[in-house]
Amino acid sequence: MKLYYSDTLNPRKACAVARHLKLPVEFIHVALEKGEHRTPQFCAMNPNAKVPVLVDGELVLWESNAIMCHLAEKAGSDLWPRDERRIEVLRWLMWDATEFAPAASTFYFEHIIKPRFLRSEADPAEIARVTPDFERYASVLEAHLKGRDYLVGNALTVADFAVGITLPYAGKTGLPLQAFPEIRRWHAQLDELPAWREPFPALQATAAA
Ligand SMILES: N[C@@H](CCC(=O)N[C@@H](CS)C(=O)NCC(=O)O)C(=O)O
Repeated sequence: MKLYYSDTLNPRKACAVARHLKLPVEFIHVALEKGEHRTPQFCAMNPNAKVPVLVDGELVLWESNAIMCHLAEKAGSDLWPRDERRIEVLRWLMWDATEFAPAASTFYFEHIIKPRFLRSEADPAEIARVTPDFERYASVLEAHLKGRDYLVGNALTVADFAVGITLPYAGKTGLPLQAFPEIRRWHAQLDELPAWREPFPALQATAAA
């Protein structure tokens, strides 16, 4: 299997799961700053011109959440459970994609992507625009996490990898987590996983964001 990635937010999910499951994945770095994701060869794999992309034999798969599920299925792992928990996991993946991540990832885009790739600075108006949404959905997450170690059942799933993905960058991006102690506790627990802390094979070499 080949996993095309950059050391940025969405590929981080796929890289972390691949590493956590110790799958035989060849990690192929795509330099966004050089436009390597916009070449005809890359766009033939992903017409969205985005990373991550997984190539597994004949299968060419884009979308980080789908890639995580495929990797877990391949490994026979309960990260993507086969029983009724699967619907719960799907619920959190959808909630993340449509509600939480659009707000949380704006902090990442403004504070990390703009200075790193777009030679511009974070726009305070954009941060102010998404902060109410962030607080609204973080409150939902906070309430759900009370008395739980993980989002679904009593075990780690791809839902934790998806919903938590902006949290390693909370310091750099100024995510307003002060009022959310359960989220901070949950993330501290995820941070105990080596693959969560160091998902990228070239992390040291590329001075990842
Ligand atoms: N929904 C996609 C989003 C992927 C995505 O936004 N990837 C970013 C890196 S975090 C990217 O490749 N951006 C390049 C661009 O937009 O030009 C997923 O989850 O895989």
